[in-house]
Amino acid sequence: MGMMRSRTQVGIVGAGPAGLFLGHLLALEGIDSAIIETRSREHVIERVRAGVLEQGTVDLMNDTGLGERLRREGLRHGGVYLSFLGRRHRIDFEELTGGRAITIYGQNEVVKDLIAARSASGRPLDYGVEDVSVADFEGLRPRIRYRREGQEYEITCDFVAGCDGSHGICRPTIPAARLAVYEREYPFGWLGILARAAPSSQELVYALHERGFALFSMRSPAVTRLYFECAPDEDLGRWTDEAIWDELTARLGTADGWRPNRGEILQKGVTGMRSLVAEPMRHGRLFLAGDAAHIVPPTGAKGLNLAVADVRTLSQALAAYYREGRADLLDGYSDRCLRRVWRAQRFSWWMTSMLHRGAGGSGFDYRRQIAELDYVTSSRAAMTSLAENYVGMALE
Ligand code: RFL
Ligand code: PHB
Repeated sequence: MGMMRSRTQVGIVGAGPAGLFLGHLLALEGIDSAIIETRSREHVIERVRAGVLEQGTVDLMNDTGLGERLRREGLRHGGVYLSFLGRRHRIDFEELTGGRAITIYGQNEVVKDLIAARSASGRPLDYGVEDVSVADFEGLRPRIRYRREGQEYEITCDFVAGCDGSHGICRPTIPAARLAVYEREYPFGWLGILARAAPSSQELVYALHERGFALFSMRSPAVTRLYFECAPDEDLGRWTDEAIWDELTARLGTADGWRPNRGEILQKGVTGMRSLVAEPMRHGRLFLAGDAAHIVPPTGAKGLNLAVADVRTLSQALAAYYREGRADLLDGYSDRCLRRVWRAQRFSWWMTSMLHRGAGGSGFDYRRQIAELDYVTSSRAAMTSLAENYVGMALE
């Protein structure tokens, strides 16, 4: 069999939230795209990841016809709790930000809705592809090559969108001399579980305990999502379900008797934590978006929201190019995204440093962190700063 060749306007590498959302926004502008994905459809839908949508992400889903199930099943939260020294303190987002809030709706639900929209559009989305490469993006006709079930394919594009996540091939394909990568690793990770248990709090709880960080979150009125700080290479096998619940209860439980409800553990995993930004987010006709361009530690709940904000900016730039022949928005894409990205990096780094003890955390650091939490939960100015960053800022 020879090479199967096709042509599209925008070739999209990766069918995570960034790639699928970009395909959706382009379709609404009448722009053709082809999406390719190395994993299976089931894997992409089932992997458990983010759960917090900023107001802007919710608004974009509603405005682009993706909001039907979100409006029914999404849990709107008007605030979060910060917990330390055995007490929970609420930060009231709605009151502090003029009515803005976050919505709990799993990343896999967002992905399901996007896949349904893609299917309805009849545009191509191929799973299970192998040996993906991107070439000629310094010229006018970049190409994507891959193999699927033994057949070789080549897609000739006007532009390529690298939406292939933190371990993808698009970022490393850009010549190292043309890309600055700013990176930081953290000396801890998160052990996360999904449990069949009714959430015992209506809103998220971020806790700093002498034993380290813990987070109480949820996915639905019947499913709780919990995390606690662990070693970056923590051995899951060392943790019985009982020991996981004991650790979570010790770190999250408060003096008034509040603690998470226990239940069957449906899924568990360990994630390392890092920050990374690649600059610029474009080389020639290859544009990076989402985790392919930047990674944030999950403490600020920004990763998915940044991915959506990137592709919104990219779709607007591509629309201006195809409609009016304008290249200025494409030229401004990277700077426009990076301003938001660095804001989110700063916030995620700040939340992470305020709430984690790390292996070598000293008594001095712990007392400074408690003083910071005390300040953030008692000064209206400090609370407003946390609230406006957490719900997401309009940066246009
Ligand atoms: P994704 O979701 O990683 O999707 C990239 C896709 O590209 C595919 N791929 C390729 N496809 C074709 N060719 C190749 N060569 C390819 N190489 C890879 C991959 O299979 C994948 O399907 O990146 P995207 O679209 O940029 O989306 C980013 C988000 O997924 C990510 O930022 C968030 O999940 C981060 N994150 C959180 N973000 C939030 O906003 N709020 C949260 O509460 C939150 N919690 C989390 C998180 C991430 C976590 N993990 C596991 C990293 C909690 C966790 C535990
Ligand atoms: C989640 O629900 O998975 C979640 C919530 C908040 C975070 C990170 C993850 O900061």
